This record gives sequence, structure tokens and C-alpha cells, in this order.
Amino acid sequence: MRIDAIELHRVGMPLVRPFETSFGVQTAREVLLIRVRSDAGDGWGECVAGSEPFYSSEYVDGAAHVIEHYLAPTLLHAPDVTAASVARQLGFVAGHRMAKAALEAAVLDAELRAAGRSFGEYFGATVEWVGCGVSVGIAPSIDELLAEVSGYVAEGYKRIKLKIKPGWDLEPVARVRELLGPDGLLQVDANTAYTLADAEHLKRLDPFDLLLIEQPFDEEDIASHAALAQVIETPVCLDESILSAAIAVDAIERGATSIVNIKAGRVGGYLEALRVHDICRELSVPVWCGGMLETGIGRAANVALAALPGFTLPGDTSASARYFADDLTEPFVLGTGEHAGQLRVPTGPGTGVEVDEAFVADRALSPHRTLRG
Ligand code: SMG
Ligand code: MG
Repeated sequence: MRIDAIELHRVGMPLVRPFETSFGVQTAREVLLIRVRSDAGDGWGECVAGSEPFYSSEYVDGAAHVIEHYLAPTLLHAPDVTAASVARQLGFVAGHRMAKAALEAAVLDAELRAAGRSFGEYFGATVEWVGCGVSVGIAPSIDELLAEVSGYVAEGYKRIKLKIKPGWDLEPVARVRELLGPDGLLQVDANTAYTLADAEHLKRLDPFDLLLIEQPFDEEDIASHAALAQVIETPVCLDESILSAAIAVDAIERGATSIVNIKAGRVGGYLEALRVHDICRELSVPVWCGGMLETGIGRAANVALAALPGFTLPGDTSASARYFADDLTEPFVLGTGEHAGQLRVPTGPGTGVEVDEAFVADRALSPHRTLRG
């Protein structure tokens, strides 16, 4: 396709409750949306960068800047763009994977809408519904944590993930394990809050039979994760460290991760996410779909990705209502009966969801920018 224009929209999405991680408290998401307008039609992509560079070095203002000054001009001047060509065309820019991923997703949405194909079909989805977990932030007290977890269990979520940090780990995990009983699926995520000096402390999580511990150490520190995996029973799972399929293979081979969290934004796009999935499957390493508090646009694509056969653990693919009172597409709602705790994989063309443009305009944090060739 030829891309005629690329629009940058910034939307403020208040959260239904504050979300606290080891790196801070978030009360709203500042979402950067990309719309590509092409001769084949339009497509939307969601950038998962946060307002501030705390989860990763990427952040919304940085992503918008690199898109406006480097990435978008390249695509606007290219004679032909396909989702499969985007990563190569943008490869001259180092890093900025979340920005690149948003553009690639928008191009893919346009391409698949034009072809009448869904993300799920294109990815190779093998199921119509995916099992969902929920990520639970650090709470003001244990009682509030237990009340929040009980609510999610009642809603049907199949797995609980607790955010942990030094001072908020053994006690909340013990109490939530007690609440869930021995069969409840439970895991923890430290978002890099520990160092290898904490290995003996983290070993004290072993009796709680966790599915995994996610990213205890620095993004760059593969070696310490491998060392930890030698001394604890709980499987180690990398999130922030996994920036590509090649890094995933390296981390697996070094024994630093025995389960992989896949986030398309973090690896530079859904096509690289597919490669991470494929190689992990070849290596018999289970994967699950991470989340970045996406609106319906990103959530739709994540749910389609999570429908691939290697995604054998419930993902952070929660219902829209977990984060937002109103979504900017039709909301994702957990199923009932045999589909309790599951989300249905959209089957319509592209992401399969419709963006409520009036809503996007209404919640705009600034006038949208339109870039042309
Ligand atoms: O979308 O449910 C979601 C968020 C899941 O915990 C979640 N994401 O490290 O995995 C992670 C975090 C990153 C975002 S924290 C602002
Ligand atoms: Mg994580």
C-alpha cells in the first residue's frame, strides 16, 4: 500500500483504580494512537509506551517524537509499505520498539481490513476463546489486597499475578495463596525491583507453588536471572529483558528464563512477537501474553496473539473493565458458563473492533497531528 497520512492521537484514559508497581503508582493511561490512512484504507495501532520511562526507556513523548521525525516520514515516502516490510524499513532507527510496533500494527490493521481477514486468522489462532489472568497492583494493605483478589476470582479470572517489591512479597503471597487454595494459579512480577543479593529471600517464595516469578532483576542482567534460576524452585520468567526473538533464544539457552512473557510492543511488533512464539514453541518453552493496560485496540490484537498454540498459560489479557470504565472500542467482557474467565478472539477484519472516533476526540489530551509525505 501507499500511505497518504499518519495521524498521532493522544487520549487520556483514567483507570478505575490506581495501579501500583515496584516503580510507581499510575492513575491514568496516556495513550498514543496511530492511524494510518492508505490507498487500501485506514488502520489503527496502539503504542504501549507509558507516560514516563519507568517500565522501559521508552515513553509517550519520546515515541511521538521519533515517529514524527524519523519513522513516519520514512513510511510516508516509501513507494510500497506492507506490515511485513515495516520492521525492515524502520530498521535504520535504533531501538524505539514500542513506537515501531504501533506503526506496524496500524499498517497490519489497514492491510487485513482491506483483505477482509482478522488478526487471529493472520496470526494462526487455533482457539476461539483465550483464558485470562489479571495483574494485581501493590495494595495499601493486605486486607485491601485480599478484597481486590476476591473480586477478580468472583469475576472468573483464571490466574492471579501479584506485583511485588522488597517489603511487599512474602506476606501478600502467603495470604493470597491461602485465599486461592493450593490449586489457584498464582504468579508474581517484580518489575526489576531486586538484585541477586536477594536470591535467598526470593527462595522463600518457593513453598507457595508459584507458576513463575517475572523479571526480578534489571532488564540488561540476563546472567543474574540465570544464577537465580539455579537456586530457586519457582520458574523464572523474563519480561523487560526480552526485546527480540534472538534475545529470547539467548536467555533460554543461558537458563535465565524457562517461560517467556510476550508483549508485541516490547519486541517491536506483532510479527516479531510471532517469531518469539514460534521459537519458544520449538524449544518447548511455554509463553503467555503480557499486557500494558491497553485500550480495546491493543487488547484486540493481544487476544488474537494469545490464541496461538504456544500460549499455554493465561495472559494479562483482562477485560476492559479491569482498567477502564469506558473503552474506546466495544469493551472486552469475560465470557460466562464454559467460557468463564475467557475472552473471545475477535473475528472481524483487522483487529475486529471499531474505534469510537467521537470518544477519541472527546478524550484527546491535545489536538491530533497529521503527518503527510
Ligand atoms: O495490561 O493487565 C495489563 C497490565 C499487566 O502487569 C502488567 N503489566 O510488567 O507486566 C508488566 C506490567 C507492565 C505495565 S506496568 C505500568
Ligand atoms: Mg511484567
